[in-house]
Amino acid sequence: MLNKLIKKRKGLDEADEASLLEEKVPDHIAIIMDGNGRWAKQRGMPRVAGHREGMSVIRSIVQAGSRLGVKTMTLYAFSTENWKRPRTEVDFLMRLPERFLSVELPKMMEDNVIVRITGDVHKLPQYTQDAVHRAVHETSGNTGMILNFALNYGSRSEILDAFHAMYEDVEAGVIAKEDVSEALVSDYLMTNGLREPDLLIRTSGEKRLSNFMLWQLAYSEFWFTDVLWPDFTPEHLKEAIEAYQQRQRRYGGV
Ligand code: V07
Repeated sequence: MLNKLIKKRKGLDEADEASLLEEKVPDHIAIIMDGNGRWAKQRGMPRVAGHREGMSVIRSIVQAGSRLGVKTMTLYAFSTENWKRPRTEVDFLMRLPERFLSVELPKMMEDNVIVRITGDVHKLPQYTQDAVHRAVHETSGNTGMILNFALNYGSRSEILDAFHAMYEDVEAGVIAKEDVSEALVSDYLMTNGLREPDLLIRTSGEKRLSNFMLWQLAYSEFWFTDVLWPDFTPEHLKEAIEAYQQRQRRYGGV
């Protein structure tokens, strides 16, 4: 029991890993990292302190996922709806990619992680765009797990953009109307080239999709927890993967 508590703090030990690796580990895990503001409020701290703490948690989760053989993690960092938050909070959030670059990226390099972005980056402040592009560029030679940040992302507008691009390509004769299929629609989404998530995790007790990857999550397993994102540990990730594996055992292959 004590051993288990120690493990909880440190991440996963080899026995934990071995038991998970006996079955299929999800290739792609998508995470809605919710509860940062509430975490801070509970401690009498400003909401932004929760966002900062939330960012520092990413590394341990990426590391644990990568060790387990997860190929892609998509993290919902900023939604198109998040612009409605107070100005000071938005300003703080827009500075996080820079902070990520200086504090977290060196460790991501050690872990061979590839950073990618899904979302309308060109509508972000220039300094945010610069940091994001540097993160993508500096990790582009890595060969490990893809860490895909959904940044200024909203799924309906993504789908709408795909419609518009398809209309244009039909008019231009690049594709024919008859070519429009599920596979083609997928190609026009911002996530093209990425597999669809096998597992969606949402922290902090909310059970909504909040305009996140509506098309891509059509067949995914959902796993919800009341744990707030800053409190999320590799042990929780393992719990989610175990639940996924259990469902695969029950429903898979029939
Ligand atoms: C953000 C930290 C995690 C908790 C949830 C919201 C706040 C990492 C990034 C990031 C994005 C792109 C990139 C490098 C890092 C980030 C925002 C918010 C806006 F190339 N965390 N994080 N961006 N949060």
